[in-house]
Amino acid sequence: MNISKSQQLFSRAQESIPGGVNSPVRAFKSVGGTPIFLQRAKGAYLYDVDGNEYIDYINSWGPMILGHAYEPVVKAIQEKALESTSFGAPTELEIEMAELIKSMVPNVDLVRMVSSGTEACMSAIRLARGYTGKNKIIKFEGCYHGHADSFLVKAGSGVATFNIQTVPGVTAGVSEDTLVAAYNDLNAVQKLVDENKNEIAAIIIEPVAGNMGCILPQPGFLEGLRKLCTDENIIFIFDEVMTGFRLALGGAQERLKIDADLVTYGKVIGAGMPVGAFGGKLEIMKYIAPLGNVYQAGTLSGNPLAMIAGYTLLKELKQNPSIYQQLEEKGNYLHQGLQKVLQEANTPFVINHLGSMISIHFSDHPVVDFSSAASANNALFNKFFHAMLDRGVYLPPSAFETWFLSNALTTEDLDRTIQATKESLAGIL
Ligand code: HOZ
Repeated sequence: MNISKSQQLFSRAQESIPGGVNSPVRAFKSVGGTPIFLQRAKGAYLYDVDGNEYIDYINSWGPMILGHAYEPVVKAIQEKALESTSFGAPTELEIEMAELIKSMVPNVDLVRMVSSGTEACMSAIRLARGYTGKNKIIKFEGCYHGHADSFLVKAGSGVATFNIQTVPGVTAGVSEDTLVAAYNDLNAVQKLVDENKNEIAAIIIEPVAGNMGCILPQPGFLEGLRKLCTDENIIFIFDEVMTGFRLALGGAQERLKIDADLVTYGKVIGAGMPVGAFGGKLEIMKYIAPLGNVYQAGTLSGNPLAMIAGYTLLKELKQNPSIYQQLEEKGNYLHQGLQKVLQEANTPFVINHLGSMISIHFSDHPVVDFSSAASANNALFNKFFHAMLDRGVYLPPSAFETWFLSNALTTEDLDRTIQATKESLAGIL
C-alpha cells in the first residue's frame, strides 16, 4: 500500500503540531508506523491522501453512527451556516434540541449543551460536588472521561495506550480527591465508600466501557452501584459519551435499564460536530448557573452549526428506531464471523461486544477490567492492527479503544472485514 503522501505530511506536521497530531492516540505511537492522513469519507469508507480506501471502524471515535457525510446532516449544516456560524445568544434551535433529548431520555429534566465530552464530564462532577457539598469522586481504572484534571488518574484511552502512570501538571490535591476502583468490582467500591464516609460526591462510570477496548458491566454491577449511590447520597453519573444514542435511543440507561442521576453526552449527539451535553434531574440541575451558583459557561455552547447537525441526526434516529435493530444485527454478524476465524486461527482471544460497540483482546482470560485488558497480548494486537490496515480495514490504533460500527456498513463490508481478519491472522501468527 502506498502511503507516501501520509508519510510526507506526518513529517511536516511534526514541525508545527505536537507529535504531528491534535489528539494523542491518532499518532499511532503504540502500534508504530505512520498515521494515515485522511482526505474525505463517505458512508462506511475513508479515503486517505494517497487515494487508499478503508472500511471504517473508528467512525470519528463514535459520532458517525449513520456513516460519514450523511446527506441530511451535511445539508442542514450548509443551510444553517448561511444564517451565521455563531451568535453567543439564545436560539430556538437550542430549545428544540433540548426537547428532543428529553423526549429520548425520560429521566433528563434539564440539559445543558457544551462543546465536548470532556466539558460535559468536568461540569457534571462540579455540579455533583456543588449539589452534595462533598469533594471526592470515585472513578474506575481504565475508564476515560475526557482530559479534565480529576479524570486523568488511572485513565484509559491514550493515557493507558501510552502507559502514562501519572500525568504531570495534575496536582496532588486534585488526584487525592479522585478515588479509583477496578471496573466490575463492587466490593472495592463499597470499601472506598466505607473508608470515605460522607465524603464522596459522585461515582462516574462508562456504563459500557470503551476506553480499554470494549468492556461490559457484569450482571449486578451497575445495579449495585445504583443502590450504593442512593443509600449514601452519592450522585451516580453515567458517562454516555460513547454509549449515548448508540446503544439505544435512550443510551445505556435504556438498554441496561438503570437510571443515573446525571448523564453526560458527546459524539453521536453532535453528529461529528464539537458537541457535548450533561443533564439530569431538576433537583440537581437547578444548581447550575444561572439558576444556581455552580458556574459553567461557553461561548460556543449551543452553537447553531453544532446544534443543527446533532438535531438532524438525533431526529433521524428517533424517527427510524429500526436503525438500532440493524446495528444490532450487524454487530452480531461481525461478532460471529470474527469468532469463527479467530477460533480457526487457534489463538487465545476474547470478543467483547454490545450492540454497535465491539473489540478483540488477544487474551486467554475474560477481559472484565483494566488489568485483564492490559495483560492481554497487546503486542499481537499492534501487529493485527497493521495487517488489517494493509487490507483496507481501519481499526482504532490501540487495544485500549472500542471499535464503533456505523449503519452504513453492508454485509459485504462485514464479510470483507472477516476475510481480512482471517488473512491478517494467518500472516502474523
Ligand atoms: N479519546 C478518544 C478515544 N477514546 C480519542 C480521540 C481522538 O484521538 O480523536
